[in-house]
Amino acid sequence: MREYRSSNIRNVAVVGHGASGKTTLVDALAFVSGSSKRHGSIRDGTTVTDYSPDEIERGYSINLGCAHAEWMDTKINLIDTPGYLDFVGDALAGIAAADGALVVVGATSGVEVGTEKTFQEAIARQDPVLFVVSMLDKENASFDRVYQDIKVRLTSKVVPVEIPFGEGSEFRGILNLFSKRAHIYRKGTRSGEYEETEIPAEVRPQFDRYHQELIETIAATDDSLLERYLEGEEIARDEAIAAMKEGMKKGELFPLFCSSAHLTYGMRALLTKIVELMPSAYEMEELHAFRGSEGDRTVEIHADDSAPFTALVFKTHSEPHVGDVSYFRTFSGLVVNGQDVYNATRGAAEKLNHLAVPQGRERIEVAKLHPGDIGCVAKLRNTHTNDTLSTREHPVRLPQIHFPEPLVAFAVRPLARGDEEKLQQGLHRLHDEDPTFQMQYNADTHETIVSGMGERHLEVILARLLRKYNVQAELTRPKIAYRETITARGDGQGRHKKQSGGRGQFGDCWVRFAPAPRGSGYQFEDAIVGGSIPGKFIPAVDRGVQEACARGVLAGYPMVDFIVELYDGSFHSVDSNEMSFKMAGILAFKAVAPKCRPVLLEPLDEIEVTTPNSYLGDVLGDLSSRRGHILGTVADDSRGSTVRAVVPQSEMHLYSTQLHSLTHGRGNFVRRFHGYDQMPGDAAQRVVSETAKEVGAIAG
Ligand SMILES: Nc1nc2c(ncn2[C@@H]2O[C@H](COP(=O)(O)OP(=O)(O)OP(=O)(O)O)[C@@H](O)[C@H]2O)c(=O)[nH]1
Ligand SMILES: [Mg+2]
Repeated sequence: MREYRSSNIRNVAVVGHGASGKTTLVDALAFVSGSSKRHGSIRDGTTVTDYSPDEIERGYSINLGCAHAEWMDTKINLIDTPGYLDFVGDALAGIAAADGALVVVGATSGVEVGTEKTFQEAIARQDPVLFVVSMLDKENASFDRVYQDIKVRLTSKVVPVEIPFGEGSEFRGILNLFSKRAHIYRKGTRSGEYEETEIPAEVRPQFDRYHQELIETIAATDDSLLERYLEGEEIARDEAIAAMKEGMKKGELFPLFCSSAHLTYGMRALLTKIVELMPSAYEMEELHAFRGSEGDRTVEIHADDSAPFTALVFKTHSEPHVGDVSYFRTFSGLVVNGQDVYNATRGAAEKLNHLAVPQGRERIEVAKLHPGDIGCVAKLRNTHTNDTLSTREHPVRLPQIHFPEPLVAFAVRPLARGDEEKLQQGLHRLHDEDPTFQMQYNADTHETIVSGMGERHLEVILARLLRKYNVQAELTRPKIAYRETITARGDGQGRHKKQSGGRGQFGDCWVRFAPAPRGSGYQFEDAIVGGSIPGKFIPAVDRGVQEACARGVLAGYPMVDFIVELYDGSFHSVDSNEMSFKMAGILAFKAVAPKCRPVLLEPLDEIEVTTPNSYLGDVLGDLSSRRGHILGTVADDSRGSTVRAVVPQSEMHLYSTQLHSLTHGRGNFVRRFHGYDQMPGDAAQRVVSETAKEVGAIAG
């Protein structure tokens, strides 16, 4: 592997909707450049970046994958990202690690939700974006349709720099609007060889129209160019490229390319244009002004060999027989093989043994890396995704990748008894690999809850758990942490008396229960006068009531939000002790609580749903069928509408799946815990009778 300096490195995230052809494109680019020895395919499971067994088996990307293509003395790092929204975490990490995005749009499918989301993300980061129409060899491919689609749905600033010559089975070549030459591919070429010719006469009118559009668009980005253009002067290729690159950096221009990765058509031109149009890490600084923090100081990060080393770990992937491999993007400073570095995020020393650059699963060892490059190392001891590697002298922390919160949750349990510990360990490791996968123990329901971006995501997690940690587990609907409370006042006695042989037991108390405001929990008031219960036994009554109310009277859920007033009682000078008064407290709870009109409380989430306006009615209808209470709807013409609602947790299971299907993938939501409220009678009755059934089943 040659050494590449910062100005000769390009980092490109390849993004787009699921199955738009990203992985195949990355494979073809690496192959045609000569950096990868084989032209792989999804069908055979031989692509450079979909190498993990779960990807090969399923035929789609799950993890981001790094490849590189060496072209024109430049190293193009290509980060292939998964298109399915369940794995959006890796797409975001890929975009964060790169300096620009290549948005792939299928020639038959056009712009889809995943195209929109990844394009918006790249734009939000002010990254230059290049569009590629993929699969132009497919039946019903239409370049014009995709172009219009991008124009209408993504940005009016898209402009073709190439157009296809023929489409579908007739796809024979690509017309280059910059060089005004045609590339006619040799039938059966495996690495994109072509004949360069004049523009064929039959497509001349179409070509001229597109050419005119390109030149006008480029001229419009710069006043002096525009003037010269209007005076009839020809704009030279280099000038046009330079103007386009500037336009891309400012987000004013988005070039559109043609390709068929299967046939390797368009790969050479695309490689050349990535080198010419995408900024190097060095050039990105003026756009991104990278900063990090050293202690509480903000420091500037420069892609400079002599600056202190900083790098962000954007992916951790555990590989069989190797362990965790950390993928990092260096931002400043030269780094050499075997270097001691410092993980400032965790305060841990690490050593970069076998420093390498990734080509899919392969790791090619290198002596050093210049800033802006992408590297990987195996077996770091205490480094996870989103950590910054730097030096002990300058312990810098770079801004972290913002991963989305999980959207679906399930309870998980091992199928085999005794696997609990292995399950916990495996899940922890999987979380370290994938920040969008989370787990926690719910002490209320005694369940381990796993959450992720979608059902497909959690299925993949279970498959990995089995393959890597040999634990078979199943997912179930999580239990809901209901509570109970009272709605009326009541009072009564708890009297514990036992006389069996030797010393007896005696405790007697009178209590009043009163409802308390939501969220106030349990309160105990001592209103004993005249010492009817000695002070030293009073805390025991309190403990007894608390112990009993941990299992309420309706369906065994903890009782909350009530006040217990201990106002009278009696004692025995010999037989009374703490234990007896605790028992009296328990009995008092059991006697009084049922008289106070107990009800079930259910946990509620507050959610904020965003949806295109056209699906608003469906979203609102669905929320009300979930017993949702709409707090407000804000309509925003451009982005759609936002609905705020409070919805019972028991009705929220798999909401994201339903929302996606209602809104064709365009709806989003965030949720947070809102609080508890009384459950309506019929719904509560169902919970009570289900609990009774469960208890019956256990008892039976
Ligand atoms: N005809 C044709 N099919 C293609 C081409 N490129 C990809 N495909 C097929 O389209 C399907 C999806 O291709 P992938 O490369 O896996 O697409 P992807 O965008 O990486 O998909 P995700 O990883 O799921 O987001 C596969 O069956 C490919 O074989 C192409 O140029 N021509
Ligand atoms: Mg893929």
